[in-house]
Amino acid sequence: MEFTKTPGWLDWYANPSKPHFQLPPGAVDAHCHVFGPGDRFPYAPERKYTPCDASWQQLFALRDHLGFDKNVIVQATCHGADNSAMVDALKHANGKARGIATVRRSVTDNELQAMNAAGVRGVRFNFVKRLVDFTPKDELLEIAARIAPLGWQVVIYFEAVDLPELWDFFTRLPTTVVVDHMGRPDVNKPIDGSEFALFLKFMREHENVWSKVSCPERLSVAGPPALDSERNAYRDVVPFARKVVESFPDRVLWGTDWPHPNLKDHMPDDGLLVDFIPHIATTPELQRKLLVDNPTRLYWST
Ligand code: 0GY
Repeated sequence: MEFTKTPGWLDWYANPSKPHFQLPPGAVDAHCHVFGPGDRFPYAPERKYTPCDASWQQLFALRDHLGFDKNVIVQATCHGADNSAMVDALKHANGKARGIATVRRSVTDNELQAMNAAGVRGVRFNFVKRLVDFTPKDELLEIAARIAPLGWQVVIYFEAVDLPELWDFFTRLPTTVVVDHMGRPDVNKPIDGSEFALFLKFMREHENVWSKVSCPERLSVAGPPALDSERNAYRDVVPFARKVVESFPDRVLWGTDWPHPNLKDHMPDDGLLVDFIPHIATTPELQRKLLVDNPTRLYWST
């Protein structure tokens, strides 16, 4: 089937630079996607955007170019609850990729078992209104109860302003809970303001909650990076991410978010994104936890 990408959609960065920061051996890109290719894995009828194709071959080439060892491939909303492109990527990864799926309550136990065997280790619940239609909470709780015995996690994606309303639901989840992109803080607001304080409280009071300190290019309001000699881009996001890394060093993960869905103004150079890491994890120990120890414990212990 022929798909035409959403107008304004930028292609991912074709020739990313080599990062100056050398990733530690065993580093995991814990948030990335595959899209299609649409002629083999059609995009979902209910999708809110049509991306450009981004195959597992291209993802694994980027992994090697940047110096990562492994990937966690997260089901993106453009594929709905058809996980076949993501699972196909896992099957070609020689054990070097794990997956996060999207499922409906109609998923069978056999389907869950097959995904588990392929390397899926969690489901994603998405609350970002521009990306998905509302799913009833009782359906999500039913899914969480079914995947918990597999040892899977729930990945949640939401905007900071919605955390108060979602708090009760999130704190009822019976699994490890991984928050995408620090719950999307508004970095125009003060780091010691009530909104980010609530997110820190969420992590502090719930030891099953982890956070990806990813997507500075998405969270930055300063716009495209003003490059300087240190390749220190997206500076307005640094204090937020550093605060999370330093407060919860054993419950943070990092990912590129390649191929960067829904970016229309600016497409990041993935090499530059890697050079963001030492600004938020400032010691070798914090870097090892963020990039190696934490994701390996969470995704490769079974
Ligand atoms: C991300 C962010 C976005 C998109 C999705 O599944 C998705 O479509 O997650 C976004 O538009 O903010 O993490 O990939």
